[in-house]
Amino acid sequence: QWPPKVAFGQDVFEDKWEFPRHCLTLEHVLGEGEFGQVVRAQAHMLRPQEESSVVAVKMLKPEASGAEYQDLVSEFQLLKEVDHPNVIKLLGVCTLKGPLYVIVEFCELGSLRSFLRASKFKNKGSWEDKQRSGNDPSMISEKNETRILTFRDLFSFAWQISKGMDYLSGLKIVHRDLAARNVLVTEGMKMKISDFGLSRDVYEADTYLKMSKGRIPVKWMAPESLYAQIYTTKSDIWSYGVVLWEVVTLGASPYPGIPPERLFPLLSTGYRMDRPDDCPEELYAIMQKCWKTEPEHRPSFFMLTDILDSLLQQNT
Ligand code: ACK
Repeated sequence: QWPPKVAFGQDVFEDKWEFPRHCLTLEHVLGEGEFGQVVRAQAHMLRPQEESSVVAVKMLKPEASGAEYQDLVSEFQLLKEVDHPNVIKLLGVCTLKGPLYVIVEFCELGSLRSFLRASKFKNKGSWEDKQRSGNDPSMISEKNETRILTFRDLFSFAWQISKGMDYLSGLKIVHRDLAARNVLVTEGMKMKISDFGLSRDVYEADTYLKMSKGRIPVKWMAPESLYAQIYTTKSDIWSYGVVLWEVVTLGASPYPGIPPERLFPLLSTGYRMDRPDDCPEELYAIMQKCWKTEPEHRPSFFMLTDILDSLLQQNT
């Protein structure tokens, strides 16, 4: 059973997580940003019954600074503490005699965003390709055939993410970068909340506004995070509302056509995204609750899970 009882090394890192570097065969890059990358790899003898297991390895690029190294270390420290079916699972770490590698479970279906963009939607017998403006063919995943999603699937994604976030918020963990690009999908359409630090810099230019302290995911941020850098579970709730919008639009980019720097003044006037076409009223009502200006007026993940539970029951 991994992690093994035997200690592999001495470091600031706990020995039980240290995985022998020579047992890891790196394959290809799954995604990369300015300072970090995620690489698919084979881990040998990770589990007793398996000669080799597919894993994802997070690592830094040579240009990364101490701050990025610290981000990856903090992500590892957090992942060590968590254990939930809707949160990415840590498998090990390589810290000795080489660069820092954080090994996590491999999610066959990639990020929720690319998964949604490669899917089609079926509602009451009518087929619909919901991919909208800004559809980039390179985003279509080549690794899986097009899936047909129903409202029930979309509610299930929302429910699973809320469950994972309820668990994290119970541990007083604030994610700060909850977005469909940071939720991973495994076979069986299981959602795994990921990216507690590193891949903040991985994505499209218009997603992150370049700021002195790195790139900021403006379109997912609550007003209080935008103007006062206040991050709490309630600001994660705001981001969760944007994730719901991404889910129901099958991975569209939020606030289409609005430059990130225009967002704060716009939100201050009370502007919010409209209900997307075909979005059920109940789901839009949840988004609106998540986007209340006053953080304390927003619901908790516990409440959201409960509401989504009822929506799922109604859609069986
Ligand atoms: O949508 P994707 O193919 O899936 O592109 C992104 C990219 O790396 C940047 O994050 C993929 N990725 C990240 N972590 C994992 C993982 N644990 N398993 C599979 N793919 C991953 C993600």
